[in-house]
Amino acid sequence: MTIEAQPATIYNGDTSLIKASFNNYFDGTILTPFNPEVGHIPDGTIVTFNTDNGNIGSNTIEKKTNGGIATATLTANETPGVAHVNAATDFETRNVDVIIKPSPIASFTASPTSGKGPLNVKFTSTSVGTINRYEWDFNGDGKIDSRVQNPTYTYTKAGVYTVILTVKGPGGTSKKTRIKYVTVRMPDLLMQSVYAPTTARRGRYIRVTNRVKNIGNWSSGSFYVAFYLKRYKNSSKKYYLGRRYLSSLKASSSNLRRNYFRVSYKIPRGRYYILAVVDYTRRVKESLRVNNIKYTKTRTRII
Ligand SMILES: [Ca+2]
Ligand SMILES: [Ca+2]
Repeated sequence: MTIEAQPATIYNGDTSLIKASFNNYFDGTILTPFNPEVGHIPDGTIVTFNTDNGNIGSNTIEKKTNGGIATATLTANETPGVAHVNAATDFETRNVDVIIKPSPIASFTASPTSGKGPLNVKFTSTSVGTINRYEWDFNGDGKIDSRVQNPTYTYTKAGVYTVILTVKGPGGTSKKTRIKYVTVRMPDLLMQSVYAPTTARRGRYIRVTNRVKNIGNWSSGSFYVAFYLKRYKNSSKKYYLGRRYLSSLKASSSNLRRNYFRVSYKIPRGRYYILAVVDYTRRVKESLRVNNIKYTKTRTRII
């Protein structure tokens, strides 16, 4: 009897065909084609297959010879390593080794997984198996953001992010999804309202009532709100009126204030909108800036 495994090296989860052949003379010389009258074992002889790793139906299986050959399929479904497989009749046993390589299994960790944005997160692949491609999707949008094994990614917008790692190797593909894995918190300042009287006199003070809100989920830290006069919203020319300072604005809190600014004689008489700009010096790192400006609904006449 001869025994062979095809292929002799497989990845975990794959199969190998084990073939016990009696197409030979007693001295081992291969007899092709098989002739049961010449070969030394008749068809229908029971051959018992065994394995110590994986599965050939169960761990032990009996197959009858047909055309001088008995076959069994080894499925690698246990730990990677070596599967010792043997085929036995009542008078002979032969062994063959099948090498089982680990198929890739994707896994990863990250640090930190939450914090104030912009948040630098270091990702570490803890995947196993033979891997020659890494595909990271840091925000769960289906687009690959990195092909590095252990990448770093910076989240610049507030949100809760799902991270997906796909690994590919000769033994297959594996994907690991961590849902809502990274939480990025940031302030988002909003210029909620700005009001001014219908008329203001040069050389005097104008009262500007205004409210700023932090609609984000992190404290803002300190910032200024600047106020300007503009004839039209699309005017390129604007006159600086004054500014106010806030030492911080907590998440989901707002601040209403009446500010008094002296109207300079340098400002020509006419009708003006008052433009309020939150954080005009851009010291707060936040997700959204387009909501940082607000005009008065109607214009104020400067006399
Ligand atoms: Ca992506
Ligand atoms: Ca904002």
